[in-house]
Amino acid sequence: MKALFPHSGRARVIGLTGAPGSGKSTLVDQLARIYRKQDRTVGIIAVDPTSPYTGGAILGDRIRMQDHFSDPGIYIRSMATRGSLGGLARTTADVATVLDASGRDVILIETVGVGQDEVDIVRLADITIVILVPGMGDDVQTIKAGIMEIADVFVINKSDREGAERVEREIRALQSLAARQDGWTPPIVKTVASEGTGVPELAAAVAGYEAYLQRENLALKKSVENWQERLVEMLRDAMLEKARQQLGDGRVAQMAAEVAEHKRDPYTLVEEIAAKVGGGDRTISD
Ligand SMILES: Nc1nc2c(ncn2[C@@H]2O[C@H](COP(=O)(O)OP(=O)(O)O)[C@@H](O)[C@H]2O)c(=O)[nH]1
Ligand SMILES: [Mg+2]
Repeated sequence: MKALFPHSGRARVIGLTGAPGSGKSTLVDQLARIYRKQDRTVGIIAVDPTSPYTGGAILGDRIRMQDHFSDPGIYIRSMATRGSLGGLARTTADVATVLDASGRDVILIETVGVGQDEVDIVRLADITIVILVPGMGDDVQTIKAGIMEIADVFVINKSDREGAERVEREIRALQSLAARQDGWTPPIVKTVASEGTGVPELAAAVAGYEAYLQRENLALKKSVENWQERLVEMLRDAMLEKARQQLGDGRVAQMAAEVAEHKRDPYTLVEEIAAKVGGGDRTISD
């Protein structure tokens, strides 16, 4: 990663998030086609909610995208959400950096918009597309506030279904309540991803936001904010790892037992450990 990092920073990273079945993979596939027509190379990272034990959906995404397999301009990487070292958001960020350094022009990251991990993942994107669908009890009100806040572009997919206008009205109502700090009003694009309808308009909306970032000099500001969080996270991981090494196996469980039995207080304990983590190769004494 150290060697690759200097070569990264050129790619445009686009995050797509939405409920399972909302059409993320189909949209990614369609957008990839458009970017390839523009002669831009594409990297796709599909972060899947499936555990590595079953892997069903991972395989599903691969099969759906097999159209692209013969095109060296498209690289697809599926990731399981469980068991990734250093956390999913961190690992996804690292994979994005690798693809970026490899020279991909556009990186599309598909993730299910459910947990904090997913919010963190889309935060690492330059542009975030939030996908909603009509019906399915999937009202805008039920969409997590965090997800609404990160949308740079809204997509109402499956607009061939009844209720697309209602979803649009709901988004507009929410938008009228609070303006964004950067002054951008996220456009709302209606699509039927399975037929490709509205996808050129979506690509145009994404390009519109890219242009806005450039014009307002916001790209760097966004990146600084991003790195502020990522640096803290990396530091936390590194310190924790160091503390674990110094403590040795089983020590945390032992200390937990001591605290539970009120033999020692957790405040002093943590203070002692934290003080010693920075102290070279000394081990934490009892
Ligand atoms: N009717 C309709 N079906 C769609 C549309 N977009 C995607 N689908 C279908 O919805 C299902 C889920 O799509 P998928 O892209 O796998 O959703 P994901 O789970 O969000 O990645 C698939 O069977 C798609 O063919 C759409 O605009 N209209
Ligand atoms: Mg999918």
